[in-house]
Amino acid sequence: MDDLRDKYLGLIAAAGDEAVLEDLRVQAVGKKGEISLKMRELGKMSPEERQTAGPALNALKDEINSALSAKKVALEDAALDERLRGEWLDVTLPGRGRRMGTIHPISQVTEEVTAIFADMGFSVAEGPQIDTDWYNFDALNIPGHHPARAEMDTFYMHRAEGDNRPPHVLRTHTSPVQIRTMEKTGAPIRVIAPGRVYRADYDQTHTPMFHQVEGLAIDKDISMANLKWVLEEFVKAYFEVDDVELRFRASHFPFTEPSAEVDIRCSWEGGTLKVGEGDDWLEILGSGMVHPKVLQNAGVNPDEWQGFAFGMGIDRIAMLKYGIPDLRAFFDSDLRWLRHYGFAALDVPTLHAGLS
Ligand code: 2NM
Repeated sequence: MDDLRDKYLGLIAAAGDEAVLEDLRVQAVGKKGEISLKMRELGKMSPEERQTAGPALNALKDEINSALSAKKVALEDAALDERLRGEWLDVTLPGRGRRMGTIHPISQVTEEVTAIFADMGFSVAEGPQIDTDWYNFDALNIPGHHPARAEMDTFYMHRAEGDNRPPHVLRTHTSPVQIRTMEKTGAPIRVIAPGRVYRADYDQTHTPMFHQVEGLAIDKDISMANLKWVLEEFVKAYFEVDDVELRFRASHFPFTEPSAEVDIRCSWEGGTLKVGEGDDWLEILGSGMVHPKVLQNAGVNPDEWQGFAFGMGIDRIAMLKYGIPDLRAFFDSDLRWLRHYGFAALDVPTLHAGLS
């Protein structure tokens, strides 16, 4: 028995992997293993012999089983250590410089404008790009015969003969979103509506699809003074200057009364725009007090509420701020242009970290 113990404990200690260990287990304590065969011989022994051999064999079997288990754990630990040594990874290494796309200037400017107005309590409203002529025109006090309908060079959706649904158009401004917002939430309101708009016009300074942002604030006691403050704050934040001067010029829109076009003082020294100084004026937006008929059409009582609204071209203010000379390049999808004028994907504009 001592020979058996020495043999197997020696072999177990020397086993190099789990397969060898398993073979040893079968050889030693398996059903037909050496210990089991010895146990079978107990039957042929005298009762006295059996009394000492039986417990001794059982003890040997236990001892070998313990040695097998201990060695199995040791082999598993060694295998894990080996794997961890081979698979280590330095997570502090810099990433591989994979090329990412850039943020289009129009997306960048939309985010900047949104951040500025969000800071003044405006949320973002969205709506359909295809809408009925009611939401795009009639609700905004632009009747069927009004020249604005022709001026706006509207894209009408095709209608099959006998289709009696109201005509649908590609929205010519984001005002239908403002009407839908007034209908849905009622007053008071502070929203901006940025998005794509469409007009059948194509030349140096016009593309058939462009981007607009409109603002709407409705409350009790809202006046042009509030409009002026909001626009001044916007222009200062957007052009990242401490002082601006705005000029309101009387104008006319069917949906506002009174109406004003807004210019900002600027200079064009050396071909670059400087906002807030100089002797030139730059027109950047249209605005006014929302016409009572428009409030009425949208289910807001004009005897109780009034508000201001304004609209401006995102593409245009993007060109001004980032010195982009050609409007049409916005929509060419030219990779070289996008790499030049695009913005890093992870630089999200915020008021605290800087807009641009
Ligand atoms: C402009 C100029 C003036 C405008 C009006 C409205 C609405 F829906 F509330 F009546 N939204 N935006 C507006 C007013 C837009 O764009 C040059």
